[in-house]
Amino acid sequence: MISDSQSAPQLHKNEGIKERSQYLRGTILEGLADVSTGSISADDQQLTKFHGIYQQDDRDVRAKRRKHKLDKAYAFLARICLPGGVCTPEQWLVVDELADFCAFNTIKLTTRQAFQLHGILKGNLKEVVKSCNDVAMTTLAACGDVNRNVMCNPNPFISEVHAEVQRVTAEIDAYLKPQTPAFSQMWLDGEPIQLTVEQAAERSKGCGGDAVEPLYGSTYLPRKFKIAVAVPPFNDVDVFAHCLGFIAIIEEGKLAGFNVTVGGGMGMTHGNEKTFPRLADVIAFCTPDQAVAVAEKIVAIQRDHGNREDRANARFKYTVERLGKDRVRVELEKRLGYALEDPREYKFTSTADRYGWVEGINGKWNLGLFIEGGRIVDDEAKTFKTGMRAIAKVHTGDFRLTANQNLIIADVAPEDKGVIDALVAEHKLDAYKTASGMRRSQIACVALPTCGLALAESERYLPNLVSDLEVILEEAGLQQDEIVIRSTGCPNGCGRPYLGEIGLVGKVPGKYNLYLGAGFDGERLNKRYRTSVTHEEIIDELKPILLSYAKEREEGERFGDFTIRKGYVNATMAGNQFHADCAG
Ligand code: SRM
Ligand code: SF4
Repeated sequence: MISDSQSAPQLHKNEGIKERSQYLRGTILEGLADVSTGSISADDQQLTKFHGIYQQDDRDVRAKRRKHKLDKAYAFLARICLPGGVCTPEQWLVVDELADFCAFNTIKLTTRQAFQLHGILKGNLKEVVKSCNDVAMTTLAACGDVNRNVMCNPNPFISEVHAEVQRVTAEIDAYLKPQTPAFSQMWLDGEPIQLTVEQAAERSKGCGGDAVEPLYGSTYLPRKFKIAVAVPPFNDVDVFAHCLGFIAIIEEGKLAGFNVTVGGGMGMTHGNEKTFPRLADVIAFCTPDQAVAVAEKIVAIQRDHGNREDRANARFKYTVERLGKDRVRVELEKRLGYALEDPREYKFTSTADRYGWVEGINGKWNLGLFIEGGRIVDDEAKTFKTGMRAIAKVHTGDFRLTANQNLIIADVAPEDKGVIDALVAEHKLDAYKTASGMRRSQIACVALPTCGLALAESERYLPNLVSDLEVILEEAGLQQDEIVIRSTGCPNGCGRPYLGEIGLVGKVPGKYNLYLGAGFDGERLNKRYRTSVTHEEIIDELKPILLSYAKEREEGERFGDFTIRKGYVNATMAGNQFHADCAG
């Protein structure tokens, strides 16, 4: 095992909460049974995350309630895993129905190919978890200090490789699930989802966990862990933003294996330069058969070497930064018991989704829809929720959630395309045909009113900003240009804003840090260009740059590359350069 320089640790309090929790039980059941309050205890709030559940409150009414000396309007968020974003119509219909019992009546498609339901009352949580389980979905490990929903390129039908990659993704996801019996005992009336005794004993051999949690042990990981699998030329999962990544290497039309990437992550804290977004390093190549073992050993390295004292410095990216990528590879090979090959050639072109109809290799069709902010909702302008329900009732293929918060209606027989097209048009789900290139290339995190960490608006702000920028885009003749714009309500980076050619990160209500210069292929971070700017200032800053981009760009030059060539910002090629040379 590698030795590193951690001395006499003062463990973070969450380590004690996990250790005492009896494998994530805590006093959650008692808390749920307490009808005198809509909330649960602070310690249990840390534990329910592992079960995919966050306590929140409606921040739109917080001040008013405080004035009237009322408790916060507590409700819960449930995140539902979909490995690789795959969802059957049956599963969609269950989520649709559950959303009707939530305060916000919406389904949120997340940046990690999962569903979120907001505004669930405490008394309804069990029904939500159980209903998901009934149709083979789970909230387990959607959040918490464990491996999360494993992502992959969402277009499995465009080649045989894509289907195989989806299979590997599902295998990694299943293998890394926590095994605690507490989940099934608490939410599913004891229906077993854990390993058999023999499987647990086999898995815990030499793995460093224990008989209940063969991989994780009783204190799980120091922090959340994220994995994505990408299929070049599409980097639509932002593989370099992940703790661990697999880049499919396709040779002679077949999946030869994967380049392994380690140490990516987005989150940081304003004003704390010890925290920074970091793009992953490519360290080795593994065969498809080795991928699960590689994932297991990398997770175990983070379990053993991650920082358990300071949660702001506990993500695997900081472990990789501290140990160095070469030592991580040495340790990985030692734990695997065999050497890996060196990385192979690959080329990414874009982090964007593909919209409209795409024919699959099986003669069926896949329709990529643009879902602004990933929000499936009925309102005055559209009936997305009703429309998707109607589609799920007639659709015989499945759905694929994308990492850009969009949706693919997948595996449609040629003779069914007309019916799907008609429903899509009827419910205004056809914005992919008319939206500007920038609008189609946006990501906005949830932020207000549900996110307890939001410093500014994001999902409710970005569409308005894009509308104002569209006036400039039209003047410049850039309506169809895909310019990647991403916003978040705080620096945690849930919308991967540091990979936006234009990035906005909330500072205080109504003010954002403005970032420029990320690579369109997801291989270069952006850099801060202006600090704490208002809506009007953002427009004033971006207008001359967009106009000169239209006039002075080179053939095929992307907006992010242009802002660097013209000296608006310096290129950020490593996480520890992120804070350096800020303009403005
Ligand atoms: Fe996130 C915390 C929403 C993807 C980095 N994230 C949160 C919480 C749970 C707030 C909280 O802790 O109380 C947010 C819930 C808001 C709400 O009301 O829904 C939240 N994160 C989201 C989602 C829903 C954003 C979206 O609009 O789609 C995404 C759910 C993904 C999923 O299905 O699992 C989401 N979060 C991400 C990503 C993007 C990714 O993984 O590709 C990141 C950056 C990548 C990374 O992890 O480095 C991300 N979320 C964070 C962080 C910062 C972690 C860090 O390293 O510092 C936090 C805060 C924390 O963990 O302390 C956070
Ligand atoms: Fe909340 Fe910040 Fe994540 Fe946005 S980036 S959802 S504001 S934690």
